Amino acid sequence: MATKNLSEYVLSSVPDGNEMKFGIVVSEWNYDVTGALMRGAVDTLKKHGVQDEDILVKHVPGSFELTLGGQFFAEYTDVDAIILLGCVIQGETRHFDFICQGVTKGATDLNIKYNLPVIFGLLTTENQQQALDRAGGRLGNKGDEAAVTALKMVALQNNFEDEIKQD
Ligand code: DLZ
Repeated sequence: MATKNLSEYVLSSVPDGNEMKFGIVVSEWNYDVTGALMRGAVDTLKKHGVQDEDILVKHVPGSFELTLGGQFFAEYTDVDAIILLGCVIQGETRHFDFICQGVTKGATDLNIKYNLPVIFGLLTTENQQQALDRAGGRLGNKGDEAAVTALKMVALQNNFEDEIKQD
């Protein structure tokens, strides 16, 4: 099965982010990977019109802490969307499963609790090479994909709000 390149998207379908504000939470575990995800996300947001001062980046120790980092953004800032970036690499124990489940549930809950796009930019791979392939390597960059998803979700929310205002 062919794997999709994470950095490929239809340019014309990406909304302009000029008026939008984003929070990015980056896990420090596997930082060679997550730092690359962050650079991809920031570059993609800027490429689509988001101003430097409207991109707020905070770091957390590991992927398990991404949920609370996201909650801090939702509680203490006025961002339009939050991007969670992390990388969990399969080890010998079941730690991998617990972290992945925790972040997946945590991110889902934040979306619902705050009625705010919280984007799941977590790489969950068997080894480091698979992660690097998806962090600016041969399969693109999950950070780019997360940024495009964030732009689209903010535009969708704005669209709903505009329609409601017209009623
Ligand atoms: C403990 C741990 C392990 C074993 N592996 C990873 C990983 O691959 N990726 C990651 O982001 N974090 C890992 N962590 C750290 C946990 O996410 C968390 O920071 C600690 O369990 C403390 O809560």
